[in-house]
Amino acid sequence: MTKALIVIDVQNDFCPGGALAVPDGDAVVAPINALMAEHDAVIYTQDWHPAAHSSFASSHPGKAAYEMIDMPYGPQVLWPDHCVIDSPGAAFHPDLGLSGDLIIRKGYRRQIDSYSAFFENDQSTPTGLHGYLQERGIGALTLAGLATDFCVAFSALDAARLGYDVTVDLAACRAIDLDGSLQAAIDKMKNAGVALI
Ligand code: VGL
Ligand code: ZN
Repeated sequence: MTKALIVIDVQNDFCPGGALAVPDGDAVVAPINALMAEHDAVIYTQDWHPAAHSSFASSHPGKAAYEMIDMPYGPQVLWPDHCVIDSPGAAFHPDLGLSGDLIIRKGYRRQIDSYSAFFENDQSTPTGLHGYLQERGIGALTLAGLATDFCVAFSALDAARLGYDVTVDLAACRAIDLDGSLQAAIDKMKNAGVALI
């Protein structure tokens, strides 16, 4: 089966020193670079938010980062400002290999966040990635990157629901882990038939 590596959000703001630093986030770069040669296609996602995005705590007076709010599409964690369009924090980590096929940007609509590579957080607005993969005949996906319990897990769950053969390479992922979110994400991925290696 034709297989793709989906590299999730390996951007400066999710690495040490960044605005939403994932502990040890830059440790994913070397294993991800090594995975590229084993795949027929390499696709990157890039978190890409306008200033004053609705997922930023700074857009909600009186709210702090990591609090929850209710959005029209459901509960949403509020984040520090991160991955603002064209900012250095939104750039890929400088050591990430960029010889792959496609970059999918997500989260650029101000009113809706987007964790998954396939759908925005309303679970229905598509990014177009499914159509791209179908047209290329890609049936198997390996996911790696940041963060395990948010963008990687949401992407893996959508991919499983869409019928792909999905593997998450946990050695090439790192988590934010808010209030048990990592264990919850692992349980959901296992239940959905995602292979965790
Ligand atoms: C992510 C929080 C906000 C991620 C993106 O890449 O997991 N998390 N935006
Ligand atoms: Zn984001």
